[in-house]
Amino acid sequence: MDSTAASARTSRSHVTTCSCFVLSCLLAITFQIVIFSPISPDILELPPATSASLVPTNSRLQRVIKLGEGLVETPEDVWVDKNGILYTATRDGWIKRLHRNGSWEDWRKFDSNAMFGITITKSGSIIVCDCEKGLLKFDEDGVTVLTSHVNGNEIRLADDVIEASDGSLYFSVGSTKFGYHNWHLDLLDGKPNGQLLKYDPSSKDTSIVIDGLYFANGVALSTDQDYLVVCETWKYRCLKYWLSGEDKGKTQIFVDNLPGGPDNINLAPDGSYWIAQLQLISSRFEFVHTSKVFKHLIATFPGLYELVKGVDKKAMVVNVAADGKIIRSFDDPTGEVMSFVTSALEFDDHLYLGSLTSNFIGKLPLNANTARGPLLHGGVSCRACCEAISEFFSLPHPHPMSMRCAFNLHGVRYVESDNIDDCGSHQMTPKYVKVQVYNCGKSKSTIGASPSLRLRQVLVSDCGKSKSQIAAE
Ligand SMILES: [Ca+2]
Ligand SMILES: [Ca+2]
Repeated sequence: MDSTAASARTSRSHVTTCSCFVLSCLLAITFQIVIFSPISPDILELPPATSASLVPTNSRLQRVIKLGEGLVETPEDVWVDKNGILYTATRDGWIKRLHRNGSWEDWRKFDSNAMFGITITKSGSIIVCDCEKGLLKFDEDGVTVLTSHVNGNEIRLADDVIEASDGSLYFSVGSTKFGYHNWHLDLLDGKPNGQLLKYDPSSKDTSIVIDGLYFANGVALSTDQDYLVVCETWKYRCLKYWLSGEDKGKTQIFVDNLPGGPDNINLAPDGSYWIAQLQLISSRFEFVHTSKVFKHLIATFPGLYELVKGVDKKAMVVNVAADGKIIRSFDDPTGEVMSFVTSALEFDDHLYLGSLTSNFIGKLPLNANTARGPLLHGGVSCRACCEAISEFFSLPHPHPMSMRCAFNLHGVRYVESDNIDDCGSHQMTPKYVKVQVYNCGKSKSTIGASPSLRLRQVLVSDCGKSKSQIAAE
């Protein structure tokens, strides 16, 4: 009896010792992770996933023409000069240019693998953001580092740049805390470590225009240069900073709740903007952002980051009007042709696309069907429109896996066109539906659906704002 009790006591004691040991190990590991973690993370609130799902997906980016395939290693940004010569900075330290006759030229070399944003000044100099060296100028005389410090601090992660008409260079700094190779740590950190800076070429001074940005990325000027737009990648939004007028010096939201983390932004000839969207929204990432412990864990074991990031799985660009409304979007939903698209520049009715996973520049024709139209009305493939409507009205989708999309609404069967590329086209036949989808992310209400019209027009609004019908043909 005594020996049995003693044995049970010994066994309990072993269990307790083992439990204590395991607990101590776990505590030690957690302690190690937190102590050695390179971040001091904040919880980051992401926009609801519905904001992304309201932009119907299409596969237009899969139709890009590949320029210079194999010659341009991960070109983050592109610029085209007034003569139609395209410039890009590549990972192997070259500024390469594509002439109108289709020939590529290795134009200037710099000892760097971190050149990103690129623009051309009025005087013809090429200005490049170098994530490790600051702001560079390339011209016939060679390379000059224009600035590498602000307020005595080294500039890290310079990302995108634009020249204003007075010669000032506005440029973004993604993070003052983490460098190019650790940009993902800034995301996990979830803090406003970014800045918008200004370089004055006459005084050679560099100053902070906006501090405390959530990864400052793309920078663009408005048509009249009365404001500039700077994008905050981690916040899925871009801000407007007034350069003149009564709001001079003020900052306000230009567009938020974007379907991805905005990367570079470029002004289009019609006054709208093209914004590349990093595909950071995923259920995995949302989960990570809710837990500081997970952030520490991922920051300590970078292999884990590969499991949750989504930027190399797909690509998307959106066209945003000057009033901040999304007009249209193009994407590669599987990353089959292009992923991690970081910039989109419109020139001569084409989009030129840079990417951090491609070895070419994407060129996408903007034809009449895709070029104009309000909201998502134009530019969305018929199938995407069709699927968006059937989903919006919770209609059964008869052929979910086929290449065709068909559904019934008000007893009328709609089938996507094989011939008409875009739902927004004004030449739709009676059996096709015309759709205008607002993208504000709030309640759903149908504001017009008339089965009596030969040319059906379904207006779907989720803004809860204006109920006024957008003019029909
Ligand atoms: Ca740029
Ligand atoms: Ca960028």
